[in-house]
Amino acid sequence: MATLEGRFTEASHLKIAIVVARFNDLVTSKLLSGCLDCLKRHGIDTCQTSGQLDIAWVPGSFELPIVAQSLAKSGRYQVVITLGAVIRGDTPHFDVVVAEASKGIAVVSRETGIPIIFGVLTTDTMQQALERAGIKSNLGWSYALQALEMGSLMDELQSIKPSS
Ligand code: INI
Repeated sequence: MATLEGRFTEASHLKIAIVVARFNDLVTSKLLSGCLDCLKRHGIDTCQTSGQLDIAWVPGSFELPIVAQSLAKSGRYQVVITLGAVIRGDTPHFDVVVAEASKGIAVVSRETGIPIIFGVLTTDTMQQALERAGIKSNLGWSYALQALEMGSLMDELQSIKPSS
């Protein structure tokens, strides 16, 4: 029996792309800070000239899948993190944006074989979003950890030899 799992201690070589939505920038910029802090503390060179980490900005969460797809297809990254914040407020637009972002990201991940982390907060209010982006805890940190875990796990899966 083999146990296959990602190892945070063996993830510092990963090449990572982050796609961030500008909509609700007050929230998404905090998610990005948390994410970068976690990656840095796990040995990723977050300096954008290092070639290990690139950051792309999109207008809103609706646009996350197409850019995640382009980055995943480039062959340059082992994992892509998407960051967004969709706040319900009073608009039915919420459901459309959340559905397209979540479905799109899942499809891109499966079709490219590159893990795409779904780092999109979906909340009823701005207050709830801010609480998850640093006032209480910063989920950007968790999304980074999930990226390291998945990148490392995918490496491990690739090293499995086919049975003879
Ligand atoms: N985009 C978000 O990321 N969060 C939101 O809360 C949001 N709302 O509520 O409308 C939102 N809309 C913009 C959308 O993602 C697209 O950028 C836009 O429709 C252009 O395609």
